Amino acid sequence: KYDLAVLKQFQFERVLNEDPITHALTLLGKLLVEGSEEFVDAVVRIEKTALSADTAGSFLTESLESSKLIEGTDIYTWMFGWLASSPESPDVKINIVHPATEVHIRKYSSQEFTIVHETPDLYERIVRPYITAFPPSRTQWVENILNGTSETEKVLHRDLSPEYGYLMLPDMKWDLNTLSSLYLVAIAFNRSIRSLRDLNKTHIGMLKSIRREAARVVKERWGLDQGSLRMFIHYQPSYYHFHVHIVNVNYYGLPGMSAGQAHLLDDVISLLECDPDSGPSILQRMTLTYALGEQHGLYEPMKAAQQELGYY
Ligand code: M7G
Repeated sequence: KYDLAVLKQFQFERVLNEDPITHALTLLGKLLVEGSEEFVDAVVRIEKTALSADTAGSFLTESLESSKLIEGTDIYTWMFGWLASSPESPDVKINIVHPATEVHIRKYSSQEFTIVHETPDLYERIVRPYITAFPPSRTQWVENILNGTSETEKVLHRDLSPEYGYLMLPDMKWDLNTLSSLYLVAIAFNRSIRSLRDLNKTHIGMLKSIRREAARVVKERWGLDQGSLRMFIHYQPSYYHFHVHIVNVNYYGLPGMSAGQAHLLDDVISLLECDPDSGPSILQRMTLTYALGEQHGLYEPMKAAQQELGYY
């Protein structure tokens, strides 16, 4: 439903973030709501696409349309280049959140981070109420995938068990083309697992199945060998419906891979395997330490609680 005509009417307000590393700009503005005259908040992230190794051989001879010398000395030269437009290799990937909520705008804004320590007690007092306060509409996109109303043809693997099943499909972050930035997501059917904190020994089978099937799918579809994937679980995630990130191991340096936020699937499985057969799981008993951005809804209450506990 979004096309060039819709994007052309974008009413720019401000830049939320600019990232020279990922060559991305995130803008806040307004876009027209379909079927109405109303313009509402939209977060638009524009990212330059990766150069493809598939066309590398003809890059200089065919893709390059013009060039300009910047400087040259001895054996070194640097120049600017302009690419010919080509239907197979788009220049940018555009992600749109519209209508964007206040939480989205804050999430995509550049911000300072601070480390917090979340004890089981702080989880109960601060984080659990924060999670349960999210309206179900926040994860409507997940429900649409699970009930087959969106992205159906993209599903790579299905296990339909309501308690331990999941769907695996390409993540919105992936351009579906560039193997070096392959990014899939496995989404659990079980809606009671809101986050890493809710995992226990009974989920080991599901986690191992995700690990196994992800390796199988990327081998069969894209010829990637064992050891090609980094699989992890975010804490805190943006969406409190359990899912696992499945990423090409050579694609590193994304903010969502920072120590503290990304917990390796293998480590989580191993931790649960070390657990006794009964009682609260290790993930419910441990203190989880992570960085929170100052725009995050948990930032203020968690920061205040750190002082109380003597962490700062
Ligand atoms: P997260 O750890 O909750 O938050 O991961 P993050 O966005 O801060 O990483 C949710 C994952 O789901 C992210 O990798 C998103 O790119 C991905 N994602 C979000 N949405 C809204 C969609 C969607 O509609 N479709 C697909 N395929 N992936 C999505």
